[in-house]
Amino acid sequence: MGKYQIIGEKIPNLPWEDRPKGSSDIVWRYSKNPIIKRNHIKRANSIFNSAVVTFNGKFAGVFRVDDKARSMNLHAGFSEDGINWVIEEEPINFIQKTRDPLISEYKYDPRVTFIEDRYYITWCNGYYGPTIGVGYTFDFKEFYQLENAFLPYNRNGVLFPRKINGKYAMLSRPSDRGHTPFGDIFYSESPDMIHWGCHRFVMSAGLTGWQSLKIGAGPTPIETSEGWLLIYHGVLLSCNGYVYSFSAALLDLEKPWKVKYRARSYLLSPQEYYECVGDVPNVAFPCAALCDSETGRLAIYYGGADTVVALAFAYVDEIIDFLKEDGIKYE
Ligand code: BMA
Repeated sequence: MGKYQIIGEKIPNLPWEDRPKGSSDIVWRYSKNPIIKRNHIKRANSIFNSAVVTFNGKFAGVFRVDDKARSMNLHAGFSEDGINWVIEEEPINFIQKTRDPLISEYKYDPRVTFIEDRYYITWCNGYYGPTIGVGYTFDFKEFYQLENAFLPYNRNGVLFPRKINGKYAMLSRPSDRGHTPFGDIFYSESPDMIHWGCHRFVMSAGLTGWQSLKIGAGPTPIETSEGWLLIYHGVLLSCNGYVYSFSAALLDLEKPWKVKYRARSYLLSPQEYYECVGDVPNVAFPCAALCDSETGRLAIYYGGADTVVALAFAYVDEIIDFLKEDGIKYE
């Protein structure tokens, strides 16, 4: 048992590597990064910003694969250990459960969240511009697509892992059609996964340098006794373009639009070669985190330079203490 209680599954086979000797980093990288290289499957130009979950005692995931035509799509993948992945050559063919056929010009940046009896997938869906696509699967073989959650333009739709006050709950980041030089995080709720409303402002870009231009929710929030632990990315505009780092915040359990603590400093910023060099330099973009509630160990999956998938580790307790020490406290 750690210092703080974590509400969630036990993952005895969580991928893990101890913090390197001599390091005081709260989030440290896997020594064999990247775990998925850009050419992991034949058709791929790049594989990054991808989401993994536990599945039947092993692991499954939804991967962002940009192919050699530079089309962006989602592929299913499976792993025994969370590190070595077999990714399907063919993109996921969603069976639409929408009122009528819905165009989807592209799909990228998936998140996967288990709620009640199934794995929900949210992603950035091309419907006259980017918006939040929603789907689900029971088995990572057949996938169903629901209505888009929001009007264009929106990115970074991230579901909470349980209903809050009887409603499904999602964070998202309204945007524009382009590379969006702004971005704040909002909260929305839904009785049925189709109609979303009661939108609430959560937090805005700014505060400190690494998150000064825009921010967006990363992995599915983790429920703890101290609040929802949200890992989120922040963007800084340098003379050479955008720099994507990530850090954390704690949100109120019953009113998650209320921020309790928010980091001043990043936890991981692009510094290693595979984060700095690739199709889009200087990007560390987290889309998933596996958490073992027994040990408080966290395995964070993030995209490196819009090219590869990398892995990092941390203890939930240490991130919460970091927020309490380094972060800003809100009443
Ligand atoms: C965002 C998304 C992400 C990407 C990032 C950096 O707008 O496209 O998928 O990682 O830009 O290019």
